[in-house]
Amino acid sequence: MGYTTDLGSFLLKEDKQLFEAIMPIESAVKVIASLVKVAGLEGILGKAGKTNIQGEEVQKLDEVANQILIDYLSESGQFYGLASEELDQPIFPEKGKDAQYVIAFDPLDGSSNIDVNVNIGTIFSIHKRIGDGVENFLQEGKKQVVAGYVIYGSATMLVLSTGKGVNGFTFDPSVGSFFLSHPDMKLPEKGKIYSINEANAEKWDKKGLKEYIQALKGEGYTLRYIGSMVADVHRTVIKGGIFAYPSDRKNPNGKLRLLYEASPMAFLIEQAGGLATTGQEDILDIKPTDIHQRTPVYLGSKKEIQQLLGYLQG
Ligand code: P6P
Repeated sequence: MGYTTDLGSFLLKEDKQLFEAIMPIESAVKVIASLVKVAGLEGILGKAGKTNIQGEEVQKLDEVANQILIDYLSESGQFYGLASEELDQPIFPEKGKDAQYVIAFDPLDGSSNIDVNVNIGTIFSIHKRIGDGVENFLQEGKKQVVAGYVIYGSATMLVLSTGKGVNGFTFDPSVGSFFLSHPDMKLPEKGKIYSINEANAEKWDKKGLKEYIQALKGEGYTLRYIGSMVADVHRTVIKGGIFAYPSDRKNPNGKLRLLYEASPMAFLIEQAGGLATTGQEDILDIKPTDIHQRTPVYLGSKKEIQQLLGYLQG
């Protein structure tokens, strides 16, 4: 693909209105990417000494990334409201009071991997404003206008959908821009990889799930599990197969959050020709009742998801 199309020129062609909304996200994630690369030198590895609403220990880099996104998105005037994994309640920036979008984000997903230099990411989901206050964030995932993630890895990539398919952009730090490197991304119909934390198998409360995993092993599938949703989903988009974080006796609604993890990822997966389900219903059909609610997640290639549903409903 080379350097023919940068993110800005791509969006200007695809959707000028959304261009205005996505540019501050691009600016924020460029700063985050640069900090992730030198976190060990900037003294921002390690724990921040507090827990978030999820009851999870906050890493210093979580907080830094969260503040960078809040600053850029608030200053942009493009968003009426911001919801973050790191914020108990949404915030409504002064400059966004007439804006037509709201955004939910996980500023740095995969925190447990920060200190060991394994891929982490930023996930974001944009909805149209429909009224005042929190109700704007409680819309079904199928109504998203933009869903995307940034994966901070050997390359920094931004993968995005505005509802017209999925496109991947690779960041060139020497130029300071994201360039279209993966146009029109599509999941293979079938993969050879399953991605699930099998350490939880004794706690899984879904009848048929163990038998399904056994069946995949019998078909010669291999297991790949990075423990950062962004990285596991990105590999699934490229190579196909299935990523799952099921409910279990400890987490009756699963661990992953609907608004800023499962819903944007489900939107991207379905835009790329895959499927994303809770095991009972399409993730994109869920009507949220709480901005931090969790959901079981099974997403990936059509073949694996349809086979899974056969086992779960069998
Ligand atoms: P476990 C990271 O903390 C995260 O929220 C997701 O990025 C990831 O998929 C999941 O949790 C990993 O959870 O319980 O397997 O370590």
